[in-house]
Amino acid sequence: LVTVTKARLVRHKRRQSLAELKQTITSMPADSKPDFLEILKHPSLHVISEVKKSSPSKGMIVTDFPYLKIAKAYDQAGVDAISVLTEPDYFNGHLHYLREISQVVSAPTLRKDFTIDPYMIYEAKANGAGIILLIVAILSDQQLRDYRELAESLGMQAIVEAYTADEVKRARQSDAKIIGINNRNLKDFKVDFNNSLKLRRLVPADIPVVAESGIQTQQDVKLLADANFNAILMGETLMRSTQKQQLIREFKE
Ligand code: IGP
Repeated sequence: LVTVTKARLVRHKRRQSLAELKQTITSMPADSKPDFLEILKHPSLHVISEVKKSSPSKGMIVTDFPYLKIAKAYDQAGVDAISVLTEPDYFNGHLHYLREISQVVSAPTLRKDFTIDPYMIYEAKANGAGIILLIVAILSDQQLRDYRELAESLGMQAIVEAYTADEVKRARQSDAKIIGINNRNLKDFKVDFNNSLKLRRLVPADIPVVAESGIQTQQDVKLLADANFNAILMGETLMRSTQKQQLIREFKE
């Protein structure tokens, strides 16, 4: 995944220079959306819903993909953030989904991608994101710290994603302000719902934690709320549902 992302980055860089990107950001109006870290400080179970057409493990999740309509429905149901896949090769994502969605929703958006270069962080900002994803497994300790600080300096937040106890430890050592615990092993894409429940206690109560992937039922959500997760990140279940808003409202209760 990292190799492919690097190849893509080279193509992107040829299209727009870092200097041009920075220029775009400077001329953007101030972000009027709420700060995601502030949102998470309120004590309740927050919902991040994901706009995703395909995934490497499931292939095409939906054939019909009215991404703006989906994002607006999520937003109106009161989600706390909207995750948008921008990775093109494995998830059929695109930056323009992020840009367009960010313009029409009131919730902050998460650029869901494999961030491996500062360029991608500027790119996220220039396309309207309020949050980026930093995956511990593919970044060095120095990158985890530098990339999060860069995101924060641009007025964004970073979710630092861990899958193992050791990765949670590295996320904490990098002073992550928001930690994500993924239930999906990014090496073989297997989902173990208990992974997040198992690792939750490794994060102290003052750092918000997001449970990610493989969340399907109201029962799952209740288990995570009882385990003191601050947020859930839900993609496939919502994408496949014909009752998206109803589900979100139930999960937020
Ligand atoms: C959503 P799900 O199982 O609800 O569709 O999962 C989200 O957690 C998943 O898309 C994800 C992901 C990632 C995708 C988590 N970490 C890193 C790409 C890259």
